[in-house]
Amino acid sequence: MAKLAGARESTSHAPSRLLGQCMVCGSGDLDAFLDLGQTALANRFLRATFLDAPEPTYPLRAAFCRGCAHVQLTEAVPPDAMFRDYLYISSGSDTLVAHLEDLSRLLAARYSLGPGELVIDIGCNDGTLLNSLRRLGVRPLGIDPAENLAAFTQSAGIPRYADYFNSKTATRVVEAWGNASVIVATNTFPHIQDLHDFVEGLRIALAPGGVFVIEAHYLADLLDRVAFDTIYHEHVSYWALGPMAQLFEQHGMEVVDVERLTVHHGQLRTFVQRKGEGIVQPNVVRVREEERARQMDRIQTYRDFASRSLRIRDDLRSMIHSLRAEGRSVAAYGASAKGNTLLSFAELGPTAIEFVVDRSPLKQGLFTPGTHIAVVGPERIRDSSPDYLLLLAWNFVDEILRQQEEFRRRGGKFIVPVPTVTIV
Ligand code: DWN
Ligand code: ZN
Repeated sequence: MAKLAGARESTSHAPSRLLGQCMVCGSGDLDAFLDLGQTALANRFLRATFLDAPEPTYPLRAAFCRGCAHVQLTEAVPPDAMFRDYLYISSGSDTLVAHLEDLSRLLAARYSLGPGELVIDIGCNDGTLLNSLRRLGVRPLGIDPAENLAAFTQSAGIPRYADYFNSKTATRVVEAWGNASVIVATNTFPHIQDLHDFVEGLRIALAPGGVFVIEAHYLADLLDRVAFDTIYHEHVSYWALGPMAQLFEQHGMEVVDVERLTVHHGQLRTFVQRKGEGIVQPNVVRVREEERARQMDRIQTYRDFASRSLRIRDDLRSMIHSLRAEGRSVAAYGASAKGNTLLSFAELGPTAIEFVVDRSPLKQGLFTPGTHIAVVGPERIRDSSPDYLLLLAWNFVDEILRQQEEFRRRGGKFIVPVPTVTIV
């Protein structure tokens, strides 16, 4: 089991960096459209002994680039404050484990990956995807700065380079392991702060004809589901295909295929190659046209999204405060990172939310960042029988409702916060 929490034992406050320019096109014409306030880091859960210590918080604002329509944060938190000691593990959801198994099969079949061919997973986390790839006979390598998660891949005998991926580390990786047929990054690309250097790293590490596969939450789904809670400091970018294609074009690469996925809260799976090495599929043109048709290149779209986000915050606050005033008990399910944006923005602390349940032993026994609600194991639902559970991991609603049949049979209700506050 991974060790707990180095960063949570420190009260040091590394300052954030103001992003005065678009990370994709360099334009200084950034229009901030949603201010989520001064917020603690979403995965920086606290030990009880640190509840009274000063907690670092950072501005959390999303902005639209009038130059290329990229959506990004206005401030970047130093990556070491977020990623060296990482609490989230991919194997925490059955849905996600099944999804990553499917992805490994797709990659092996689509690129006829044979034994000895190197596949790199950037942001490999606990090695869930790499384990599946290895079972299919390919040579896996994980790259991930999270020192506390290295034990997972180490015990599985999977090599891991414990650092960030960039042009410098790509050179070291190639010296040690050779070039990769496939490089994959699931839920990592939105975290990258120096995109241009990252893409240069890809050009160094990919074998000729090699492909980079990205899975990342998709801006169109974020808008549709009003998933403002997925905005937090780790996610410095919110990707649409248009700006992403523009980024790769600047480096002699191109998006050759794309598909939409339902996993998490709706994602985009993008296939990228060096220009001329792959055949661009009609999907790429179609998705870019859809983005233009739904005005994802207009600031008004994001202003409307911001209004809907504020409405959800207000509705949720008043629903929970009324329930508490009527004497009902309210707890929450899923100590997700996005849940911490929601709790902080709606100012819901331990007087409103009694506890948060999470299956992950890495989070149990800690307290939510900023709002200081205790995280406990799922057995607490049976022991305390809360009347309502606020679903903070609403992206796994089907999986969680299936598990919690007994709670619902006994009259318990879930509050689903987005796209509108609903009781189920
Ligand atoms: O991009 C990111 C996404 C993909 O993962 C990262 N930056 C961080 C993380 O975000 P998150 O924490 O919002 O992800 P999840 O997957 O929505 O988190 C769900 C939480 O709920 C986990 O702590 C696991 C927990 N859980 C549970 O207790 N019982 C999840 C399921 C499905 C369950 O049945
Ligand atoms: Zn731009």
